[in-house]
Amino acid sequence: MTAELGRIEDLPADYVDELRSRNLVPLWPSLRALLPPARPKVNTQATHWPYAAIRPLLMRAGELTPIEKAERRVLVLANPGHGLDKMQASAAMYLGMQLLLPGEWAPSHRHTPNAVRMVVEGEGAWSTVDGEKCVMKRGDLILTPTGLWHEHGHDGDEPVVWLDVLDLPLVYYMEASYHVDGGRQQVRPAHGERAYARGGLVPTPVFERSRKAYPMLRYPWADARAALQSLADDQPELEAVQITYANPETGAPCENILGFYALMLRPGQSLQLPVRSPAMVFHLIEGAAELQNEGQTFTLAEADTCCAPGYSAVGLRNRSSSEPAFLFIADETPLHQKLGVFEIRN
Ligand code: GTQ
Repeated sequence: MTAELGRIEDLPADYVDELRSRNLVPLWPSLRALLPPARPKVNTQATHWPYAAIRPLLMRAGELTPIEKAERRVLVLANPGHGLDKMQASAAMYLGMQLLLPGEWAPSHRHTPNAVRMVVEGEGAWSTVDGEKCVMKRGDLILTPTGLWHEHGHDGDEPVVWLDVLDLPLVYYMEASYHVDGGRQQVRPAHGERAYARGGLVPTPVFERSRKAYPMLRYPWADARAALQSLADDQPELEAVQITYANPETGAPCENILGFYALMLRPGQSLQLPVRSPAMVFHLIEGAAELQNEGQTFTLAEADTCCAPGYSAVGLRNRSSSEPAFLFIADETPLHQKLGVFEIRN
């Protein structure tokens, strides 16, 4: 039983005024709000952003605002539980749908937040990250980790759209968010996705050990999909067919703060995820799925994005009985684990 504590109204007004004039505040009227019983107060709401609604609005942004006036032409997927103007999907995650039109160039910059891009549609665009030109194909994951220069260009002839996932809300909250502009990068020959194409075979310089913190910047969808399909084929009993986007040198999550995964739902499969502390984002790469969270059911079509708060149960279902479904997942697990607040409750 949690005892009732004294309220601010219980104190003489002149006493509270004097405290405040000396930049002091009594704890006990706010203690239960700061440390609620058993479960945190969570602002993040289960939210669904159907791509069918985003796409025409994003194309309209392409007509309304030239790239020179946007730098990054992005519609932010904002969680109403945090207030739309906060532009956050969860406590630590930011999501944006970015449009680049043929011939456009989003100039080079680097910033303290970490980012990834999950390519949603279109061919011909590329991101140059730390001098490595990464082609963007649907389903590819491209990293732009903290501090690395990145720019986006487009040599194709159709719009290209990708989903940006950043740890911007956290880094901003830390008062550590800033960017630096740069000139066009010198592209150097580098293909991390080929050098690390086989998980068990690691490039090994004889004279100089590579000191790159982020040796692999592009994770082609064809490889991720093939890995999931092999797992499912080899292990018919495996309940959750999932892979983690990892740093191939260390095996650790590929970025420091957010975790990234791909999950395959077998035809007709339902999967109940354990209740865990981190919030999660789901983006349907391929297939037809359904997500249940906090009494709501969202029907996911291809390229739809959804978020679910931490400390809540998430159920997933493949709506097709004949085809697999493939989801890209982002979450706050590395952050929670590093800070020692990660919990799994069932
Ligand atoms: O592409 O560099 O959605 O800097 C937000 C900030 C994308 C980017 C975003 C960014 C970028």
